[in-house]
Amino acid sequence: MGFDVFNGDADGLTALVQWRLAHPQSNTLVTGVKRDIELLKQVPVEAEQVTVLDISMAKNHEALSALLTSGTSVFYADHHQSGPIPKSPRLDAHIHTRANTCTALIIDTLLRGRYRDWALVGAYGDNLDRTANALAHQSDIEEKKRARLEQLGHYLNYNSYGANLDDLIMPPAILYRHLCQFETPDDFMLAYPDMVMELANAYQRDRECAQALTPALGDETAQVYLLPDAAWARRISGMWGNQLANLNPDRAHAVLTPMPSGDWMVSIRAPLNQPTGAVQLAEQFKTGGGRASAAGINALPHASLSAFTSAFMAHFPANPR
Ligand SMILES: [Mn+2]
Repeated sequence: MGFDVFNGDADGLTALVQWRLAHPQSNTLVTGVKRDIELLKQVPVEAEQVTVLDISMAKNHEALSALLTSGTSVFYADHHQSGPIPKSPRLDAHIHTRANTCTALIIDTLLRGRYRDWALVGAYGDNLDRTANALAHQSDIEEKKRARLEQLGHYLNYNSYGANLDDLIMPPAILYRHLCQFETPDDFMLAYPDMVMELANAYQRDRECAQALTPALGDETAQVYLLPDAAWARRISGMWGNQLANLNPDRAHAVLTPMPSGDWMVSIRAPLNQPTGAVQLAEQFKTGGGRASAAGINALPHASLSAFTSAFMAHFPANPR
């Protein structure tokens, strides 16, 4: 009884596609939306062997230990912080946390570039443009094809954003079942143009919806966007925050997205030209955290909206002295 456990984003998908092309096995799939990373606990301890790709070992430590203890063999490849790696003859771990790698590239190295095109799709999907460009150049991939791989990477990655599977354009497990039939991304795109078109159209439509939004409040130095309670809003919110930051580098932004729980998911971007303070603001709230330039609050209670907006406007004041 085998299980393939993988993050539902481009990197997770293409890591597994490469691995299963090289080592064919039809296993039970365990995956989900991008933010759903505590996946390993879904695997029963009776499993004989498990392949785990692109989810943090630190976030799955307990489930991993339980599997190893009960005799399960585990192959684990990932690029997120792992915490201590259990010492077990049954664990085959390939953890590399350098900023310029991702799981699809770790698998590419293990397979000596055998499915390089799929690895590139994963790397572009994980926003490793510089690494991917260099690797494409080194592999003599012509520009048109390189652009196609990059595009597919963005579509697959975008498909993984949402609060839960209902928000997604396509469940990652279904997507995987289609991708894994083909040795190259080009073969997949030729065989399933409608599927590619569906992903592309959703991406386009969501962007148009976001571009029609106006800030709920704010001024020249700080703006708050309240997204509607809709699947498209939960898909695009992260990307939208980055886009606002890039378009208005002197302004701080907060994007609030209603979650199915009734709470708001908040993402905070400090001004790109003065990237400080975001995490201090986020940490004033219970589920907040992040970095100086970009931070977030996982679950802001619905009733705390005005407390947040006041704190945000005070934190990034107009004409600071
Ligand atoms: Mn990844």
